[in-house]
Amino acid sequence: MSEVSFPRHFLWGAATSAYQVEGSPLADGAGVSNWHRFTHQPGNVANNDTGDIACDHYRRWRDDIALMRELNLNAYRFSISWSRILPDGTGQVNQAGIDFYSRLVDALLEAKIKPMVTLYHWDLPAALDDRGGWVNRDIANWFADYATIMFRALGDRIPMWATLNEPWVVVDAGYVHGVHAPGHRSNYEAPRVTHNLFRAHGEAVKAYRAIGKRQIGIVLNLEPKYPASNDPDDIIATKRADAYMNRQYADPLFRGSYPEEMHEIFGEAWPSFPSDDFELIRQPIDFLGVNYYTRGLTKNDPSVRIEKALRVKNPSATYTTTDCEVYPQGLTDILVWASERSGLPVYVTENGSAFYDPPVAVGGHVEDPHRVAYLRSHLSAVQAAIAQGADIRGYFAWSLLDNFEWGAGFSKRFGLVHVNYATQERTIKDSGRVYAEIAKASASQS
Ligand code: IFM
Repeated sequence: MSEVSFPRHFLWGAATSAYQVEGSPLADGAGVSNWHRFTHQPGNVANNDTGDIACDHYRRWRDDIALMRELNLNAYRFSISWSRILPDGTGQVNQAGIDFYSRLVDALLEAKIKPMVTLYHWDLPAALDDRGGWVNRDIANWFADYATIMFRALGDRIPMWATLNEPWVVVDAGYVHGVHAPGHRSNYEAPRVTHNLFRAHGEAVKAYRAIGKRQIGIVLNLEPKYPASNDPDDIIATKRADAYMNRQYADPLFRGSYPEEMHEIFGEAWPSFPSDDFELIRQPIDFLGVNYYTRGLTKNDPSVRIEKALRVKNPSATYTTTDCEVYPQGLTDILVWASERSGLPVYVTENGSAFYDPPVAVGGHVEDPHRVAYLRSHLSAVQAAIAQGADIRGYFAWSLLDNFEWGAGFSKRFGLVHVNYATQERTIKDSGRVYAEIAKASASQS
């Protein structure tokens, strides 16, 4: 990788999300979220870990901004906890929740770090789950009302808003496989949830256009699918897997329809949706965020629920501790695809890897050679996409800090910065130091 050949004004960032780092979930008048409820039911999360303390970022955010400066970041992507703002999901606003994010944003700007704000990174007010959550069509308006409160409160200071983070995960993990909140397993709910997520996105964009003057987009997790063999069944299964994970989420936004494979994939559970909804969903946005972790090497397997395609292992590859094949070429491929499909500026809004780091950093160091190699090879992959004509404007490492990895609890570490969960001590890992050097070298060329 050449450290100086990124575009001028490239954003060098790191990302987090509210429930994963903040802790203090009920502080200062916040309401209960679906994830708070889910983690407090034994058996849902590895080791029964919860986000009650997490990285204690709710209280240590000033120190964390100092770390961002040490890392030479010029951007930070974080999410807002809906239930801090509206404890019941709708109705009464909790000013203390707004104040928390307002202080954070002021301090970021003071440190010359651009805030990119995600409005929904999976923590839904539990009161809304009790009203049907994402299955209820009304949620599009609940979300737009919440978004409008945030646009009014922070809009003068936020250059980039993302409506949703990874809608595919919300649906696949939360409503198909039941491993994320709310823990449902329903082929019938899933398509409706996808559609309501998109309608919510659309209503929020519409609300933003009425009052906001800067940029709004969405973040999709995309994963290029490649057939495991030349067997025609594997090739068709690869198309199904691609439709299920990638085109189901890109096409409504950029083409105004779902891929034709969705009927075959969901069978009779796939409903027909009102055509007016697609006008709302496909209205123009300003950028696309792409989260990339791995590729999908795909084999036909009729016994697999929903997409009937199995992800198989590449015996000669390195795998992360979250079982992701390290495959940087996939990032180039998906960025080129996303750029062409959307016609928009694209940001890598998440990319990173979990490997074996120690629970305690000894002597102020954490050597993480696998993560360093992952980082370098994936930044080269971004350069390759740019060389092929993709308009890539920034890269956000996942994650700033080791944090609460949803169903895996604290057992997986993705951070550029190590967190000792017993003491909350932070230690910049070797990968963080390498990233800081790259960001600095690149910025000095801009
Ligand atoms: O931790 C998650 C994040 O919340 C969403 N994208 C993937 C990350 C790693 O699994």
